[in-house]
Amino acid sequence: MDCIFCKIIKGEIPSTKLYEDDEFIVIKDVNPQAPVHLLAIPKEHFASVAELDDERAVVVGKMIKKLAEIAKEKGLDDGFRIITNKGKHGCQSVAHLHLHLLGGRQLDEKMG
Ligand code: DGP
Repeated sequence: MDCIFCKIIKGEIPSTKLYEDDEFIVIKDVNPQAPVHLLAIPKEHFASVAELDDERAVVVGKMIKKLAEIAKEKGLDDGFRIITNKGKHGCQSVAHLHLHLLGGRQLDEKMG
């Protein structure tokens, strides 16, 4: 499958990995929009939150928990944002579900 995140997970494309377990990885975003911009990516390929089932939702919950832990380790005590994009209107550019962690500066109040 021609998926850039599957290739990163398999090690076929290099990335800066901060965390890995059997279910997901956390890497630095290649095009950071904030001083801290990380991506949590499940190892199972599925496109977006629209494809969640109960099992996948548990993994996504663990991804959120891990990102919050990393945010604490990185000293983002003034706050941060965790988001996921879905489809064209959501500006999703990679069709493999991922969560963004953004922090380290004042983020925009407007979400869209
Ligand atoms: P989204 O627009 O929500 O689909 O975000 C995709 C993000 O993935 C975007 O912020 C840039 C990042 N990205 C794309 N290709 C690569 C890559 O090869 N390596 C890394 N580390 N990040 C990538």
